[in-house]
Amino acid sequence: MSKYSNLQIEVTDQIQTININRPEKLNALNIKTIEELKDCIQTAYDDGEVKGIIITGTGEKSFVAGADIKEIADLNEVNARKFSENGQEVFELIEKCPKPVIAVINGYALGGGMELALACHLRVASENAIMGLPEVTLGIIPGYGGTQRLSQLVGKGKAFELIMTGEKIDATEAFRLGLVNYVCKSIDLAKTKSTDILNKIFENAPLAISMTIDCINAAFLPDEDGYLIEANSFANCCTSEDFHEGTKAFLEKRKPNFKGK
Ligand code: CO8
Repeated sequence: MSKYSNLQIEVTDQIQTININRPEKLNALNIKTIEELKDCIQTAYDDGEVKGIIITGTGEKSFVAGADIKEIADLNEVNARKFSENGQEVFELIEKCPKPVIAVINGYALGGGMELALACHLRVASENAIMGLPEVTLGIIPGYGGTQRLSQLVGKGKAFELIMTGEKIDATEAFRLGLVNYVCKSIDLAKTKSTDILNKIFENAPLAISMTIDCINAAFLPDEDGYLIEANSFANCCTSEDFHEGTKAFLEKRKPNFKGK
């Protein structure tokens, strides 16, 4: 029996698929789901059986239709700040995960749902994806990192437009804006595409992948010196067994056998 009530987890060939599982509420993120997501991602950090993660929503209609509006309706200033900071912390765990995380966007990715997708390293959408940050239509703003990550991905001007209008966009427009990496004809094809991308990543040295994640994240953190982090990470890679294996394999004209050490 699963330890989670709002997540359904499968692990196949070292890929953990996390299904947000409240289809009757279009997979809206309530507090319990956020807590479970935190536990699940934290566990995956150190799980030797998991090399990459796919996050998606149960069903064909919705990835995640936002934070649970029923829960946020009664927030006051104090618990609203806590609510926002807690969600930000969980989404940061996803962004900083040392293993690649891909969002498979199957339908609605709105508000906190789009913010969840933005925290993942890559996004693959099915043709029925509808994305947007409609928070202003409810009298609030994105509170799970959306103002920051959307600006990083699509630029300041488009972020202003999408957040201030609350407009929802389809998969084609999301692709045109660089909001999603790929659009696939069906949800199954989006899952297959994501699995293919992860398998391609798995061919490479795990330490180099986790350091790539750190360095690219650092490019968007004003208090970090990204070039310094890059140089340090590069030096660290050069102390790894995988570095010696990778260069040796090239010279011996064979495929490398990386161990993640
Ligand atoms: N929260 C709670 N319940 C929801 C949500 C949601 N975000 N979205 C859908 N549901 C529920 C509906 O209430 C309905 O439940 P019931 O059957 O019990 O009435 C069920 O899911 C099915 O939904 P609909 O009947 O509305 O389905 P439709 O196909 O007619 O419409 C839509 C689909 C267009 C997606 C519509 O459901 C909708 O507009 N949903 C809300 C989208 C939205 O505004 N999302 C943003 C929420 S705010 C947010 O995410 C803030 C994040 C940052 C928080 C930071 C902390 C402060």
